[in-house]
Amino acid sequence: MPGPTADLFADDALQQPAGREQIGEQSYVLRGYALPWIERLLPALRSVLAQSPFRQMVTPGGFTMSAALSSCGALGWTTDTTGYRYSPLDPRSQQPWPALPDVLRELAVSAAADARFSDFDPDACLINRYVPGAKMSLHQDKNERCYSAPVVSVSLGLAAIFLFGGHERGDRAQKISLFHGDVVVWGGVDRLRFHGVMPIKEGVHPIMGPQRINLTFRTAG
Ligand code: MD3
Ligand code: FE
Repeated sequence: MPGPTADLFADDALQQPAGREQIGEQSYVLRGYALPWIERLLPALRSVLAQSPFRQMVTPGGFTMSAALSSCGALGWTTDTTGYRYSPLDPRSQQPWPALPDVLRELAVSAAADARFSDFDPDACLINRYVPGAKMSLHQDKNERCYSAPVVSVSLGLAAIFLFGGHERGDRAQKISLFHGDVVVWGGVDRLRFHGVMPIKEGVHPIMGPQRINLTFRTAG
């Protein structure tokens, strides 16, 4: 059955595999894609967070971000009053970020391939933690060196309404609900589109508790 995007993406809207929703020319939601990996994923995530705990960062504009952040992989994303950047060291420990666990790499590479991005080789995994009320304002991800690689996101815990805008800040944004286990892949012509997350609603997720955790895999260096 053609989905609502059938006329926008006529080349393949009629042939989406089960659970794959096309949300842009080169962007896909893979519903529940991470669920079969969760049992291996959660212990790996716990071990990463034991080494590099969540912390709230301050933007160059002086605002404290409502989402708390950590990272794993060769590069981690940080911000402070001097600017945004990727760094090989966790500024909190002055040590390298925890390595990217195999299970996370396998999940990200496999999801990218499902969305027709072969040879994805992520070197950074940002970990965002949202408690109810936390949000992410509309922004572009422009600190990566390589825009030809996609971004892969894994949603865990409480649901979120993801805002998917256009190439100009003022462009109308689509609202897309993301649930525990959903994976989204963005790339190609959609890689620099504005995006954000609406404030997370109050709630308690049966596995993750009162929070949403989002993992984003990128090729940053
Ligand atoms: C769409 N995170 O960390 S998913 C971020 O749910 C970020 O935590 C959100 O935006 C979250 O930067 C949204 C990730 C995402 C990342 C890059 C994109 C969505 C994107 C690039 C282009 C379009
Ligand atoms: Fe982003």
